[in-house]
Amino acid sequence: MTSNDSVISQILENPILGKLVSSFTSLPRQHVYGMIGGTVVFVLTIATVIYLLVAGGTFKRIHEQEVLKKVPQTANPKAIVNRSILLEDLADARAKMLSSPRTSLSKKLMSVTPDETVYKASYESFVQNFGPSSNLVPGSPQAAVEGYSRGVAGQISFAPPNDTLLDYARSYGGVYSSLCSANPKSCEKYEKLWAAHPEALVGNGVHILPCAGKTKDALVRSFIAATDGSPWNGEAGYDSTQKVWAFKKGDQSGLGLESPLFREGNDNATLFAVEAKTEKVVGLLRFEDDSPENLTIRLSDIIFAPSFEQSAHQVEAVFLTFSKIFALGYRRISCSCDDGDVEGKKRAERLGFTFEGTALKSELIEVGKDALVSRNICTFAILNSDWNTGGARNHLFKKLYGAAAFKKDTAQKAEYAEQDWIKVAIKNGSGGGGGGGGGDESKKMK
Ligand SMILES: *[C@@H]1O[C@H](CO)[C@@H](O)[C@H](O)[C@H]1NC(C)=O
Ligand SMILES: *[C@@H]1O[C@H](CO)[C@@H](O)[C@H](O)[C@H]1NC(C)=O
Ligand SMILES: *[C@@H]1O[C@H](CO)[C@@H](O)[C@H](O)[C@H]1NC(C)=O
Ligand SMILES: *[C@@H]1O[C@H](CO)[C@@H](O)[C@H](O)[C@H]1NC(C)=O
Ligand SMILES: CC(=O)N[C@H]1CO[C@H](CO)[C@@H](O)[C@@H]1O
Repeated sequence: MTSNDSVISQILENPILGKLVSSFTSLPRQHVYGMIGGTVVFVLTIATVIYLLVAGGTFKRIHEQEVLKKVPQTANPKAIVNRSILLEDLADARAKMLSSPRTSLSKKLMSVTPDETVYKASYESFVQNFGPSSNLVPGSPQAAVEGYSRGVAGQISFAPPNDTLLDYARSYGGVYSSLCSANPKSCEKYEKLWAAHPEALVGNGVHILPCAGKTKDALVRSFIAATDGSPWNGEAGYDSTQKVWAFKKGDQSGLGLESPLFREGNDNATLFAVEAKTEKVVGLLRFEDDSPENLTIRLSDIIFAPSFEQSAHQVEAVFLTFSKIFALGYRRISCSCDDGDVEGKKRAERLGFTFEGTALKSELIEVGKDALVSRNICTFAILNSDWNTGGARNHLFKKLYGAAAFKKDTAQKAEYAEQDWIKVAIKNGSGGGGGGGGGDESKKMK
């Protein structure tokens, strides 16, 4: 014990400590109490925080996740019942799409011939919000309001007319109305397109047509002309095997109508992007594995003429189709490409997809007699949350139609939501009927 005593006495005799102690004891009492109180509070706070971290399991989770690399999991197969339940409107959308008879994918995606009640309600809502004289076009004073009503009513199809679909329809109607009422020439142009193709999804630079109906052959031929490497649209010829068909299912241009690209089933469809200016097909989007059961769908092919590969036309074709798909209630659009397909990977990211992973050695391809090569597949996806709250949709909208149009779009949607004639009309029971799709029906709204 003597060594201890000598250490303590040494410390006490230390001149620096002596000074410290003396300056401390010379402080007024209140200051000393204040300092002691402050120290006690500080120590208690730290102790409480540490206690909460330990008792709350934070350290345990950090340990599990970071040290053991173990994500919280459970072996209980029934634990799935504890996951959060999907929004009611998604369940509605799913039920409606699953009810028989099932609507084919292409009919679901395209516009329908407007239901009369919905058309009238859209008309009323436009007049009510903007007055009958908004956006007057010489010679066609009704162009804006008619365009709006036709646009909105054409999008309210078999699906439950819930807020997502209504929002989408109003937005589509707004853009369509602006396009129709830009000038007398545009009135005439969109009127003509409407008469020929009421099923079209209409944008500014392109409109989307299904690979079906009377015009199917002409559309397929137009697509082949754009992608077979021959001189086209005022451009020189090119090597289509390399520039278009590399990494695709194979050169389809020689197969003509026989190609599986142009076949359509209940759960797959090919949609053509037609350039508004020239009325030439500039590319296609093919969707497969439509699964309303899981609210998922796969973009299996996106093939454009090389000169339209990075164009606004391609972006608009994607915008028009994806907007409709998400408005119907889908939650996931996936696409995949060969790991070596640099262009394909860049395209997916450019269009807003997120890279999910690479499945190594997932396919074998025959490249000759008894010769096989291996294929690694990259998967990408875009989710409804990326599209809506994630801002992908708004970003593309602004990019395509400009900031002013975006502001108008937001304002219009809000105003219409306030006083919603369309919703009332639908609730009255007549809306959501027109499931038959455009084209066949002769009754047309003026
Ligand atoms: C669901 O959660 C509750 C509360 O956390 C728990 O008591 C129950 O065992 C869970 N059910 C399943 C099937 O895991
Ligand atoms: C397209 O859909 C039909 C069902 O309607 C199916 O039989 C066919 O296999 C599908 N084709 C592809 C390529 O998925
Ligand atoms: C979707 O759900 C059905 C059953 O409802 C299932 O058979 C199918 O494999 C699921 N996945 C996809 C991608 O379709
Ligand atoms: C809906 O029905 C109610 C009465 O049933 C009627 O007063 C109202 O005008 C109808 N609304 C529309 C838009 O048809
Ligand atoms: C017209 C309408 O709003 N329909 C349904 C859309 O989804 C919501 C949310 O589930 C329902 O409450 C609506 O009735």
